[in-house]
Amino acid sequence: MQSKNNFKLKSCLAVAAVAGTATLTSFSAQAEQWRGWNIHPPGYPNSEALESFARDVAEKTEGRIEPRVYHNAVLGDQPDAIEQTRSGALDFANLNMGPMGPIVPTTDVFSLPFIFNSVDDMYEIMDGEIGDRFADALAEKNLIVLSWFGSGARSLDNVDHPVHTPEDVEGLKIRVMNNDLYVQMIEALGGNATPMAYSEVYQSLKSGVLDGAEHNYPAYEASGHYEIARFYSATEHLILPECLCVARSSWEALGEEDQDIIREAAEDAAMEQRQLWQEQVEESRQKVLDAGVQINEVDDREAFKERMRPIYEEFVTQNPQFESLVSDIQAAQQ
Ligand code: BDP
Repeated sequence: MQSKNNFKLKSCLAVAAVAGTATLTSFSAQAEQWRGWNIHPPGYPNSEALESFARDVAEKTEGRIEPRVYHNAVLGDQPDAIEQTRSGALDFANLNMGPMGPIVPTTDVFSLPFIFNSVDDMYEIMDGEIGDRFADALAEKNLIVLSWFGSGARSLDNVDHPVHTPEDVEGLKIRVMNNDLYVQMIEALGGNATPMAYSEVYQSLKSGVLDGAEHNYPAYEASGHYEIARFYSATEHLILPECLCVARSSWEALGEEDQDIIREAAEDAAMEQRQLWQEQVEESRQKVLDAGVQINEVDDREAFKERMRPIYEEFVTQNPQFESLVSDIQAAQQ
């Protein structure tokens, strides 16, 4: 909070120095500029929804808050963005729950492979009482969850062969997001997990540092990773929620009326993102097929689940306080 206020004060002073005549009163009447982080390129479902959110907020607060979305992770990679939003250096961000684990330990529950049966189950759970528990946990780390986005199901992709069974992963260097559970997950399949920033994956696939990665269809296509990792195997091992989160300091600086406006805009943005997402999955799937990617279904997903089961057991043993969370999520999908 401190650093951001300093940043803003410094910019005001710089402008004042140039303008010469500006007074402090004229600055206090200025709009609050909000900086928002997004990892995806313009046009991606999340990017479109964030742009709608920004427009909606500017319009409905009559310009009191002017959000601006910075796409393509130009403000830093995801672990940085989480920290910057926590500290208030960024005002808002669309964050994935995968790399959130090291900061908000309960969110590791989402990174347990196959925890959700379907994307629809995930939405239903996140929109209900269980989702509220996670929102409370994020709030304790200064991240205010305004709504939940989706990111589909992630599957394995790699450079030179289809994956039909866990044995096909043996020895492959697979990029994972920043979370130790993903290292365990790939190791359980006999692969070598390489945690790496999203922005470095393309080059690493190209140079052979990586043999593969794991993606949902839209990210696989938008990142261009499909140009190199030509085999996509529908393991669907992870279904991760994402949040539209606001920095606590930015949130608390708002009046109640603006908070209501912004929360509603974020909820509308989530509905838009989910709708666009569904369309994009089909579009991206078709686009990579047209580009010659070989997609295979995985007939025996149970074999993957079975290999990954010890991760569950160890997780629950090490974090007994999360056991009820895991069982509540499972029970909600019966
Ligand atoms: C995308 C998520 C993004 C992640 C990225 C990744 O939307 O937040 O950073 O995957 O693999 O699906 O790093």
